[in-house]
Parts: sequence; structure tokens; C-alpha cells
Amino acid sequence: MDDYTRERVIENLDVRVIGRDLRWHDTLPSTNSLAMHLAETGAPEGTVVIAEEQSAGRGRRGREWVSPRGGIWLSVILRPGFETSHVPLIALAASVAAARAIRESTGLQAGVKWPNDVLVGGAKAVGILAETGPGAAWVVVGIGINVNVPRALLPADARYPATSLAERAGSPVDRVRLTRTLLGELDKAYAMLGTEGGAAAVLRDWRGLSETLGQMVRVEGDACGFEGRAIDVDSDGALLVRLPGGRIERVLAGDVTVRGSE
Ligand code: BT5
Repeated sequence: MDDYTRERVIENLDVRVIGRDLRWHDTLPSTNSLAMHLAETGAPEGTVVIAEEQSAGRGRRGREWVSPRGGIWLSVILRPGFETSHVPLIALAASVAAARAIRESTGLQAGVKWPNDVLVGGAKAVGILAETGPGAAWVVVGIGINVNVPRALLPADARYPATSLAERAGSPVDRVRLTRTLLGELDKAYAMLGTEGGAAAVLRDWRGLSETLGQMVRVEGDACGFEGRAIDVDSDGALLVRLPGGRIERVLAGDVTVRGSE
């Protein structure tokens, strides 16, 4: 296994905000849960919580996130000064940052899938969970990357196939380099979001890495399911899906399976 330590991750780390304070744990129930508690009790923006393993990792909608040793499991505390309607863009920006970091540090062709997964070879290598405090006083962005996680430990769901970077690369991946690159990319993306025109730039980057747009998709929302062609993301991060009759649905939350380009 690679030599994954706090000291090696923070050595001369060149970041403006994200990763200024790095809390490292061997095992936690969930880095998001601890980061939310820290955010509630005043931890500064940019604080990052890392665990080498999570015993109760969480996905969206109360789902489980499998997080054994060998992965990168981290959460970032943000205190965005901008409108709450931009909060979904933070998760999109995080998926762009994760895809870029994977490309830069491994050469693998990572892409993004709406709402905020990162895929490698069409399978999910990264999951992102953004959770918002009262009045959007804070946002915790949790990122889980299957780096050197053995294939056998990942869930086997044919609709949402999972993969690890080591599986795709054919050899173990250096988590120190990937974590450092990820924190740097997150720092840049978050700084950009706060600037004039930054939201549009994040959406442009997301479109450029997207494996969802142009595809026929099935959307499962809270109360409904339908199929159509994913045509774009809206300025608030909603997925725009054209139904067979031509009507366009805006999807703000839900799960998407890609049916192909036909
Ligand atoms: C996500 O949810 O993809 C968000 C995952 C966020 C995980 C990070 S790790 C650090 C931080 N601390 C936490 O507690 N969470 C965050 P969702 O889109 O709902 O996907 C969950 C589904 O993905 C599950 O129902 C499984 O089918 C599948 N799954 C579970 N573990 C997986 C894994 N390690 N790799 C790929 N797929 C997985």
C-alpha cells in the first residue's frame, strides 16, 4: 500500500483556503458527520477532515457508502457567502475538481455524471455528498474516491457499476499525490465560484467533462421516473431532460441511469 500520512499530504501544500487546517483520523463513522459537527461549532472555512476508513460512510438519501482502507474519504467545510441557489454548483464544482485531479495525477480519463459522480471507464470511482447547514451558514462537501480499494469490497449493482482507480490503472495509485492535487483543484474551483462569472465557468467545465449530456437517460426522482435526452445543465445545476414529446423537464434532485446515445 502507499505511504498515506497527514505529514506527507500537508508538506508545502499550496492552497488559499481548502486544506489550511487538516484533521486526520484513522477511523471515523463518517467524515461528513464530524465535519458537520465542527462546522456547527465554529470551525473555520477550509477545514478538511480525512479518515483512512469510515465505519458508517453515507451516500445521498440515507444510502450507504462503502469506505474501507485504501480510499480517499474526506470532507471540506465551506462558508460560502453567495446565494443558496448556488449551493448545488458547489457539488458540481467538486466533481469537476475530482475528475481533474484524477486526470492530472493518474492519467485516467475521468468524466462526470449528473448530479455529482465521477466515472472512470463508465463506472463510479467517486461519490460526492454536499450537506448544508441552517440558512446555508455552512456547506460540508464530502468526497469519496475508490483509489486502492479491492474490487471485491465494492458494491456490485449492475445499474450503477463501481470501480477503483487501481483497478483501472492496473497498479496502486499514490493517494498523497492525488489528495494534494484534489485539494489544490478544489481550492481553485471554489475560489472561481465566488467570482463574477464563476458559476458560468464551473458549468462550462462540467459540460466539458460530462458523460451525461447528449445521452438518453432514465431519471428516478422522489415521486416520479421518466426517460428522455439529457440536453444541458441549467444555471442552478439542474439537469435539463427533453422528453419524447419535446417538453423539457428540470431535474433538481434524483438518480440518473444512462441508456445510451440512441
Ligand atoms: C454518493 O451517494 O455517491 C455520495 C458518496 C459520498 C461519500 C463521501 S466519503 C467522505 C464523506 N463522508 C461520508 O459519510 N460520505 C462522504 P449516492 O449517489 O447516493 O451513491 C450511493 C450508492 O453508491 C449506494 O447505494 C451504492 O449502490 C453505491 N456505492 C456505495 N459505496 C460505493 C463505493 N465505494 N463506490 C461506488 N459506489 C458505491
